[in-house]
Amino acid sequence: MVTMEYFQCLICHKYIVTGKSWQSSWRKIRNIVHWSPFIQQFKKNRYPWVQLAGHQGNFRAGEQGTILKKLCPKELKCLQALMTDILRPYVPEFRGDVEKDSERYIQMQDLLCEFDQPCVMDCKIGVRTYLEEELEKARQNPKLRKDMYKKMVEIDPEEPTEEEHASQAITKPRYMQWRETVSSSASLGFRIEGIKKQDSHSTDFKTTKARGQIKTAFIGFADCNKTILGKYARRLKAIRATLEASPFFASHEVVGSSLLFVHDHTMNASVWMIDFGKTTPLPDKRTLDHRSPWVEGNHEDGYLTGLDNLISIIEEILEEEDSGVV
Ligand code: I3P
Repeated sequence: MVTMEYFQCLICHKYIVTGKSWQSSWRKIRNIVHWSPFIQQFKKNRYPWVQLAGHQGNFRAGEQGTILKKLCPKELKCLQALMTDILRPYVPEFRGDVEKDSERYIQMQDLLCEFDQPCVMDCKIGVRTYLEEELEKARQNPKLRKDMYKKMVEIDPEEPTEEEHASQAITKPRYMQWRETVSSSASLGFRIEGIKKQDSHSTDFKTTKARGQIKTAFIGFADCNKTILGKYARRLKAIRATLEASPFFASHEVVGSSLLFVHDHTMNASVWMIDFGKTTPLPDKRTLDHRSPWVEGNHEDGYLTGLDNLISIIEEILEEEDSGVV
């Protein structure tokens, strides 16, 4: 008599038979569990939620179609202001703040809930990933970070100075500035933070810097699908036109914010602006053009430089695809 052992998958609710097929199913599930902080539910669907960047432990499942993000006062203010700005269609909808287990959270639209097994990419925008005020604080009270030294030598053991090697620690601005130059942030005004496809995910883009490397990553992410890439290009152009007219955008230094790309096999594809924890109102009613080079004191962030480059890279892929190069 053959006995079959099986268990019910927490994610897809299918019964999975143990044995060889169990091993491969488990490998898939283990992968999913690794990058998903929780299982989200929308209508009758249960799906692993995706976090590609940012601090682990910041998110939890919200009610139908929402997620909860640990409340950061700066981000709360931005989302509230964005709900009355022309940028509203391009950011997750703010649905108030809530308290859970003595912790305050921002409740916002779950951008993934309308997609079927979404592919997701997070691109951090801007030539600079730290605020001018962080620089000043670090100057007044320099804190040495051993974790950042460790992350630096993992990528480039030659990078730390003798002094840094001796203390096995570096300051945060030193790390952040170096991180911008080894990736494409400093040169192109954006960098890929992570990509999640149906069965795989990667956050291994720290040294993805050259235009060609980025094009390859985009082609892989969209499976070179012209419909999806075309939708992304159109949405990014709409975001750019709106940013150029937005009072919110003109009056804020937008640092550490990302563009979240999401598509699925039904050809549903869109992009949103996310993460406003470091988006800061400018002092003295000043405004930015978001393209001028940054000099300390001018608060420029290079957001539109990054967006211009993203659009031109996607358009280049589409043109090459038309001419049969890709
Ligand atoms: C992290 C990344 C985050 C930053 C974090 C860095 O580096 O730059 O944006 O958080 O600083 O460690 P990496 O991506 O190389 O791991 P903030 O944007 O909030 O400053 P932290 O370790 O002080 O949180």
